[in-house]
Amino acid sequence: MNVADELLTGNVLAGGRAIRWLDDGDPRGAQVVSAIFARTGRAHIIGVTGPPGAGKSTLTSALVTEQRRRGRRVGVVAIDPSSPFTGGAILGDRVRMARHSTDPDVFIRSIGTRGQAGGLSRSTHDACLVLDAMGYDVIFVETVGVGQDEIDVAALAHTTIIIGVPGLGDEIQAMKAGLLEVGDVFVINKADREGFDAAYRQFELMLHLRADAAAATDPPWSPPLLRAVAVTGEGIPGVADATDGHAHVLRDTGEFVRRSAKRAVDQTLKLLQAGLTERVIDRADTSILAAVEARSIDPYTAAEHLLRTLQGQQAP
Ligand SMILES: Nc1nc2c(ncn2[C@@H]2O[C@H](COP(=O)(O)OP(=O)(O)OP(=O)(O)O)[C@@H](O)[C@H]2O)c(=O)[nH]1
Ligand SMILES: [Mg+2]
Repeated sequence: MNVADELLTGNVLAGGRAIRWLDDGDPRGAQVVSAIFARTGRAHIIGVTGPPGAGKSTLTSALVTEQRRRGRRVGVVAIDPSSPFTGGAILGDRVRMARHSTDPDVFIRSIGTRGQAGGLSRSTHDACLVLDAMGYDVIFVETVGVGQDEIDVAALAHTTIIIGVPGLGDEIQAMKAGLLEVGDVFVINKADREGFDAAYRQFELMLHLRADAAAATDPPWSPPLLRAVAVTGEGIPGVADATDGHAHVLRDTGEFVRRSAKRAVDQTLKLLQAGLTERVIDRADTSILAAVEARSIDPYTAAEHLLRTLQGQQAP
């Protein structure tokens, strides 16, 4: 049996290999996707994001346990920007997730971001496709930080959990810029810590402002603000209720399918863009880029010229 057939039966070695190929840009990865794509689109993808150290891994691990309790098979994609060379898991995350390592219905994968632009969202998207085809019902994607990458990853997820913690000052300001808008479920973790009430009120106020600005969300969903102590499991069933509830609303309104469809088209356009650029740069006389560098030709003219080279080559 080949890798695609193997992973469709849930074989984790095959799944791991496919994800690695895709991550490496190995052409065998694309072949796997073409063989499995028709069997994807079923899994509920949940993004988990928040500032470093907020408890994303701990909370995700607790949510995995809760989803298993609800009878679901669970995949986890952990994004690890800090190790561009190994692409491996952060040791701490391995330890935190270790309790799931003997559960055949939990599959955890770490992917590196390799510092390439757009690499994070592409590798993550690909890993989710593979896990989806392997039959996992729920897939958690843990990102680090509150930057553009996280916003991109939120666009991949059906449901985005944003984690805040007591004592956040500046980070909350940073979150305002975009990330708040993409949150579907908000969790103040470390509720056992001092400053919980203040953090809760701060988020409440921000969500209130957001609700005013985006009154007509589609589908109608008012993001809940929840409290949790991820280390003890307190509040975790409530978070799982919220994500399950959100998935329910998405499915009921047809939005679940629409989001998946949009993602597939977005990915096609991204691949097209990357492929076209590569092909043009491969074939065209790129000394024109040196001319742009020297400012002897402008970027518009140069790009037009490069595109024309491609047309010329496709003509008989
Ligand atoms: N007091 C308290 N500590 C917590 C709670 N949740 C997590 N922690 C601790 O906070 C630390 C960071 O937790 P992680 O789960 O690694 O946080 P993270 O957001 O995944 O961290 P990065 O991936 O490095 O950004 C660990 O020492 C956890 O044990 C909580 O609810 N209360
Ligand atoms: Mg983590």
